[in-house]
Amino acid sequence: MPCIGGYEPEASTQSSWAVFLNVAIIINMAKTNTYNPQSLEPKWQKIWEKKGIYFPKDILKSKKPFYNLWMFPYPSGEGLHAGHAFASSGSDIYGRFMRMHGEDIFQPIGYDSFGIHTENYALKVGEYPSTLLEKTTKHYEKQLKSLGHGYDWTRTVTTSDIDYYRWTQWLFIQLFKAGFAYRSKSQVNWCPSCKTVLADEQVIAGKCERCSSEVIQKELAQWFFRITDYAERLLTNLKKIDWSQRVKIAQKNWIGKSEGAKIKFPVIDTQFSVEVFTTRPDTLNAATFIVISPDSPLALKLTKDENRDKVSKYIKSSQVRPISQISKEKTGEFSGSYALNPLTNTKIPVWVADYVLGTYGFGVIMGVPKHDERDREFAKKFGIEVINEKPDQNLWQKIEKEGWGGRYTNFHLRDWLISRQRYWGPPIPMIYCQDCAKVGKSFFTENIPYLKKDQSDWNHNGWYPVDEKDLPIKLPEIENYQPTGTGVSPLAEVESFYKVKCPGCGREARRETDVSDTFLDSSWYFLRYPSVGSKTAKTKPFDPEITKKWLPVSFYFGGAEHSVLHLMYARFITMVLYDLKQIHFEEPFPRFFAHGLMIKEGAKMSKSRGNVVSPDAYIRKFGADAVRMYLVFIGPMDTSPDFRDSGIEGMRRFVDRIWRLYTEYKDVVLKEDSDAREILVKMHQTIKKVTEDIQNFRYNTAISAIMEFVNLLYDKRAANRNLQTANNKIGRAEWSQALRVLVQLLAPFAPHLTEEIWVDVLKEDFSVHLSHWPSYSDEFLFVDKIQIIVQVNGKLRALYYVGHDKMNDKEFVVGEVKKMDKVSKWFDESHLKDIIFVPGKLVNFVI
Ligand code: ANZ
Ligand code: ZN
Repeated sequence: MPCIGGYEPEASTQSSWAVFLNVAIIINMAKTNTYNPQSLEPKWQKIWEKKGIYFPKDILKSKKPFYNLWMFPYPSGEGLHAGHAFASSGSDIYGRFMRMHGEDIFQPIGYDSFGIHTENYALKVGEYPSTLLEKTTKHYEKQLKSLGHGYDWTRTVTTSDIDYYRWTQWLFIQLFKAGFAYRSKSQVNWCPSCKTVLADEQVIAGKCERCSSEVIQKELAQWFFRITDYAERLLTNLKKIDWSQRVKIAQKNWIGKSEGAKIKFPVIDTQFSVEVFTTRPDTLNAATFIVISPDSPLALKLTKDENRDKVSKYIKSSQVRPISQISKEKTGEFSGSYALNPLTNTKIPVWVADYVLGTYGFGVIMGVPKHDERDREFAKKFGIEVINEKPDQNLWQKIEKEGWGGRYTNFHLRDWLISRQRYWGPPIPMIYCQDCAKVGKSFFTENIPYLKKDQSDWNHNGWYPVDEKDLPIKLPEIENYQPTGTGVSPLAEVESFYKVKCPGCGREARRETDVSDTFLDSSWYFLRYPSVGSKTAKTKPFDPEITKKWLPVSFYFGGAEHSVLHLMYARFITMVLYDLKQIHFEEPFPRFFAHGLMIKEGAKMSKSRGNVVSPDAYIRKFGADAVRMYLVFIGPMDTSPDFRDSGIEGMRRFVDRIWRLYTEYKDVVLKEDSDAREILVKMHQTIKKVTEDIQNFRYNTAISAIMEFVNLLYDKRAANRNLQTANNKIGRAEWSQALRVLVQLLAPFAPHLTEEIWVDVLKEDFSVHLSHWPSYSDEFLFVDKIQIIVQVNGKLRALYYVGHDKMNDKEFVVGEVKKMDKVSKWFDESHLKDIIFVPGKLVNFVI
C-alpha cells in the first residue's frame, strides 16, 4: 500500500504535539475543530455556480482560450464509478491549475448516450432508452457536481438529443458527398449475443469488446467509411502531436503500415493469375504453395470442379469458426489448381485456408515454409514441399524488371464499418430507390464527389443522401426495439419510417434502416460543445467563429483503452472536415494524456466481479476533497491505481490537519531567522515541485510534497507558537506567505477546503481558483546553501546564503551582498577601501 501515512507527524514532534493538543482541547472545549465537508462543499458549489466562475463569460471574447476536455462518459444505470471519479478529477485538477495560470478555461461535459450500452441496459430493466436516460443523466450530473468539478453546465452535449444527432446525420451526409461513404457486401464481424456487426476495432482477441462473446464472420451489406484513404496521414501526423507514447504506439500498430511487394502468380491452364502481398520477396525462390483466404471470392473461382464440394464446405465452416480458434490449429483444403512460381518455374499447389485473412493485403499469400513459421506448420500438416533456398536480396529488382510485380505498401487498418443493425442510434440518412438502381441512376449521376472522385469500386446505383433540409431524421419511438438478430435493424419493420419518396425520381423508395455506430457520435462531440447555445446552434453543427477561437482542443484527457477506437475515428473525421474546408485544423487533440484504469484491491473493477466502487458514499462520508485527493494520490495518473477504503480515511485526516493549521495556527510568529528561512526555502521548493508534477500529471508526488511542507509548518508552529505575544515580530510575514501559498498549491486538488480557507479564514478576495498560481524563486531552491557572514569593518551586519556553485564566485557574491538593505545602509561605494572575501565563509567591507 502506498504511503498514505506520509504526512503523519514524526515521532519526535508527536509528543509535543500531543501536549499541545491537550492544551488546545482545554481551550476549545466547546468546538471540535474538524473540517465539515457536508455543509461546506455544497455551499461553495452553489456559490461557484451562481457566480459562474468556471466558464468563459463571453465565449467569443476570451483572451486566452484553453479548452480542457475529458472524454465524456456513457451514462450507465449504475452511475459514475470510482474510475470515472479518478479520471475526471485528473482532468479537473489540470483545468484548475491552468486557470490559475491566467488561462480562460472551458471545461465542458456531456453524455455519450446513444449506443448498445444504453440500449442493452434499457432492455434489461424494461424501460424505454430515452426515459431511462433522463434518470441516468440526472444522476451523473449530481455525482459530477458533488465532486466539485469546474464544468460549464451551460454547454452540455447529449448525443441522443435530436439537436445533436441531426448534425451527426449531417456529418454522415458530408462523408457521403465527399465520396468517403460506401456500401459493400463483405465478411464482417458478427457478435451473436449483441446481434450486431462490429468494427475490427471492437473485436479484441476474437471476442466482442462489449460482451466477450466469440465473434464470427458473416456476409452482410454494410456502410463503410474510407478511413484507409487517410492511413498514411494518420500515421505521419502522429509525429506532430503530443500524446502519451503508448497510445501513439497503439495507433501506429493498428494502422500497421507494412512495406513489401506484390507478386503475380499465373494460374496454370487458366487465363487468371493471383496476386500476393509479401514483405519478403527475397524468399520467392523458396515459395512452394499459394494460399487463398476462404473469404476471398477467388477461393471458389480457382477451385476445380472435383474439389468444389470439399472447398465449399470448408468455406462455410470457416464462416462460423470463431476468430480466436484460427491461430490455434491450421486447417485448409486443396483447390485442385496449380500456380506457377515465376522465378523457379515450378508448379505449386493453390490451397484455401483460413489462416490467411480475407481483409489483409490481397487475401492471398505465397507460402514459404522454409522462412515463415505459419507456412511451415501448414506445409508440415498437409505434406507440402519445403525448399531450403537462402533469401536473396536481388530478387526485389528482378521481380520489377521481369514484370512479375513491384513495391507495394499495405496497411492493417481497414475501412470503418459504420452501420449497426440496432435501434438506439442516429438513423443513417440515406435513401435507396429500386427504380433508380435499375436504370443505373444515383446521387453521383449528377454530382461529383468532393474529395474521392472515383466511386467505381462499389455499386451506388439507387443511393441518395437525405436532403439536408429534411434533417433530422427522427428516430421513431417504437415498442419493439430489441435487436432482431436477422441482420436488419428493428426499424426495418416500421413502414412509416422507411417508406419515403426517392430524391432522384420521386417514386416510392426505402429509407436506410440501419443506425450509425456510436463512435460516429463521439467522433465530433468536441466540435459541438463550445457552440452549444450560440446564435448558430440551430443552423450549424459548429459555429465558425467560435470554432476558430476554441479549437483544436487544448488538452485532452482520457483512457488509454480508446487508443484505436474513438481517438482514431475522431482524428479521421477531423481530417475529412479539414479537407472539406469546414475547420482550420487537421488534428483535433494536439495534446492528449492517457490515464490508467483504476482497480479495486488488485482486480479490475467490473460489474461481473461485483467490485465496482461508487464514489457517492465516500463523498458523503469523507467529503469530495478527500476523495479527489485520495484518488490521485494512490499512484501516478498513467498507472492503474488500486482503490482501498483505508486510504481515504487517511486522506480525510490530512484534510483535517490542513484545516487545523489554518484555524488554530494562522498567526504564528517565528522566533528564529533561520526558521523563517527554512520555511521560505521549503515553500519555494514545494512550489517548484508541485508545479512541475502537475504539468507531468504526477499528482501523487505533488500531494506528497505538499504533505511534507505541511509537516514542516507543524514543526515550526510547535517551536514558535508561544511567541505570539512577544515583541519579536521576525517571520510573521514568512508564516502568512507560506500559509497563503500552501492553500493555493492545494486548490486544484481540494477546491472546497481551499476556498473556505482562502475566503473565510485568510479573508482573501473570492476566489482562490481565480488567484494567480504562486511562482518560485531560484535562490531558495538549494537546501544545501552555504551561510556567508557579512561584515562591515569587521562587524556582523547580515547573513547571506549562497549555492555551492556560486560560493567561490567573488564578483557574484559581493554583488548580491551589496544589494542587501542590511549591508548597503552602512556605507556608500565611494568610501569603500577594500573587500575581504573568504570563499564560502565571509565578506568584509572595509571602509
Ligand atoms: C512470404 C513470406 C515469407 C512472408 C516470410 C513472411 C515471412 P505484415 O508484416 O504483418 O504486413 N500475409 C500477407 N497477406 C496475408 C493475409 N491476407 N493473411 C495472412 N497473412 C498474410 O505481414 C506480411 C506477411 O504476412 C506477408 O509476407 C505474407 O507472408 C503474410 F519468410 O510472404 B509473407
Ligand atoms: Zn428513384
